[in-house]
Amino acid sequence: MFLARKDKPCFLVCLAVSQLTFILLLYRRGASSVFQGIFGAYPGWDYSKTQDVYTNLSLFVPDSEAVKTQYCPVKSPILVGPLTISVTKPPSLKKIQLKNRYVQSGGYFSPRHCFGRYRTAVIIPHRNRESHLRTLLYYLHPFLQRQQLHYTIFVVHQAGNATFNRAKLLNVGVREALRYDDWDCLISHDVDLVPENDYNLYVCDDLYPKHLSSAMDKFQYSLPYWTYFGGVSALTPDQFMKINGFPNTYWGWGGEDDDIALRIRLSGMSMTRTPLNLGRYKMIPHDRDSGNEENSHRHNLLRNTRLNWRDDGMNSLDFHLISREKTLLYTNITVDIGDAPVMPTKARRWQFF
Ligand code: BGN
Repeated sequence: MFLARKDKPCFLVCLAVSQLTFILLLYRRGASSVFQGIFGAYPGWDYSKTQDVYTNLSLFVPDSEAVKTQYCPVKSPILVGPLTISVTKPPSLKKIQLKNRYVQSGGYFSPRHCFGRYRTAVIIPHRNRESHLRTLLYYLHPFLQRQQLHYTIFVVHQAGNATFNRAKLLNVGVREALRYDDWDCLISHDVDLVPENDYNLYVCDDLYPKHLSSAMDKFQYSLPYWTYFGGVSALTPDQFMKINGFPNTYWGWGGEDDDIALRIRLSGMSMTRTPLNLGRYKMIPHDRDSGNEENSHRHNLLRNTRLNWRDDGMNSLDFHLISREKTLLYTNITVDIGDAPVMPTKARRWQFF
């Protein structure tokens, strides 16, 4: 009795410390990776041993006699895992084209030996980042081909000098992409993020929106916070419409990804996430763009998401399409999405009164 009472405080402290450590691990590394770590459901990846991103693609030299009769396997047999990525010197468009001979006009590809099981549209919002785009295309095309996807890359280019609006460009990208094919999966992809492991499949989860870029080098390969949904994500067209698309009202940097995360919850869904040992991305280093300054209204907008999400999104999307052009490596959508509304700042209100 005496012993038990004496030991109790130590036991409670130990329990509290272990619980705290567990919660901290869950927060920093994500539930799936912690549970996989404990139960060993997935192999550990060794990122010190990487392979060239074009490995194995030569196995798929087209045979003019061959007739496609079957769907591609659920899991591609030629994935390699961790990839060698260097983001310092952007390759030329010519080099990317030569390396990707079977990519067709508009950045479209379909496996030659089998029917692609999944149809994926990759949508990249863009302005003034040509060198980043080249680096991404160099790595993304072989990455998607090895996954044996039927895919197209769409680049949505914001024309003019208005403040950048990532989420609205993505809405335009989805509306345009859906004119071309019956996509199973819509991937929103930042131009400066390069995936590091080809087992990170660009395929949607049937049930819930999926966050793919769960471990970026800029955040020391962990989540910056639990509800983070920025970078690269995958939604089926149904999931996308269920949240009324993305908000059109976030001009400049920040907050729109949090709004999307909130929409997912408000529409009754959860999000899934690529495990942290797979969802690794290298960010191409750069300074903050001019024309994409921090959005000072983002906190206020986020406070109102609950009220506004049903009216701000795909059902209120307006834009002026300037051109649709199929280049050799991607479909380029150039669009005028208008200008940020003039909103009173605190300083102005102060002057007014
Ligand atoms: C967050 C930003 C996200 C951004 C991440 C990572 C906001 C809203 C504040 C309430 N959110 O802070 O948009 O993706 O950082 O950089 O600023």
